[in-house]
Amino acid sequence: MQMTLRWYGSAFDTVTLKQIRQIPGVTGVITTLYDTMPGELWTREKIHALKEEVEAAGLKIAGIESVNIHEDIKLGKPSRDEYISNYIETLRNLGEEDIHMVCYNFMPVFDWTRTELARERADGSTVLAYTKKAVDDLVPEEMFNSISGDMNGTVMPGWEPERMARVKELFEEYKDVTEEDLFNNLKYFLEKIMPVCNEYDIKMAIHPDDPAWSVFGLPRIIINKENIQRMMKMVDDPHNGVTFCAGSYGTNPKNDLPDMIRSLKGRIHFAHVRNLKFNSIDEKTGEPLDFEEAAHLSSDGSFDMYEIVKALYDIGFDGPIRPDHGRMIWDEKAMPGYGLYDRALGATYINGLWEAIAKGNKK
Ligand SMILES: [Mn+2]
Repeated sequence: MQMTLRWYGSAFDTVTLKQIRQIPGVTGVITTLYDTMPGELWTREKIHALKEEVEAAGLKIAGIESVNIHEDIKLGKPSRDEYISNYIETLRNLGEEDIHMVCYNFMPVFDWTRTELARERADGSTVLAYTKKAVDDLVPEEMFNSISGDMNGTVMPGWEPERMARVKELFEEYKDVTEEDLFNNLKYFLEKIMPVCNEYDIKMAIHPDDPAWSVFGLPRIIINKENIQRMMKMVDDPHNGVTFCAGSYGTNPKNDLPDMIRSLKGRIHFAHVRNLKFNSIDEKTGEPLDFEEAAHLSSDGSFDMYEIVKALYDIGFDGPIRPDHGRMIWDEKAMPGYGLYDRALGATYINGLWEAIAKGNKK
């Protein structure tokens, strides 16, 4: 594996490349052209400039998170073909610049949903959190207003004001879109892009839906082992792969994370490793009523991080890996989840687990 950190670019991130370079064991960044809109073509010049900046700091671009998918592709509208052509051209430009891993998601309207961005924990750190009741009580259009005050002056991915301005309209468009439709639209997209992925050896890594269930009545498909296996089989090409995001699949306590990892051998191209703490689970349905993001350490949350990292090690995972959302600690002011300090602790912890597992295996 290659240890990386997500970085939003010098115009948007509070964390610098120099700081990232100083985290032991971190050799790459996962980045994006944060100011491009979904559907827009990424030019070779812009990609090249980004690459030069990262390499001048002694790091490598280990992959892109994300090249976002235009809603018309997810909706299967006739206009999708034009956006897919742009996507193919973007992949070609990335390939020409020697970038070989692209993370994306296929979630309608909202990239991810939390109801709090700064819940205070007992130690005074703050974390992102989710309460089912708050989502049930909320009108989707108000979701943006309810959290935008907590972004510490940053713009969070998936919650760009331009996107939120269209929320009402998008809900109308998704009214009759079923999960089957979404699977079909994803298949259509993947079949169109696989030739360029094969030509340039670009590994596509779909990010799961977060949380891993339907919110606000929108269809969601990348949520469990069964669906992800269906997706792997429907376009059976090693370049059609996944981002294994522990924190997203793990929102559903029924998802057995190490088992899912083992079932995806050869198809995991990128890993997000983070821990969650369940505070309340509905005993009848097994549905979580409240969870918050925790420190990466197993004992701070509900996941067994050793078993997660061991499963990745056992399947021979050799792609980029990154700590995921961190707590906000030590008075840092940054994009919620994306401060420097707790993610650096997370990277170091995951590296420690990996070293111990690797050396234990040799004995
Ligand atoms: Mn993730």
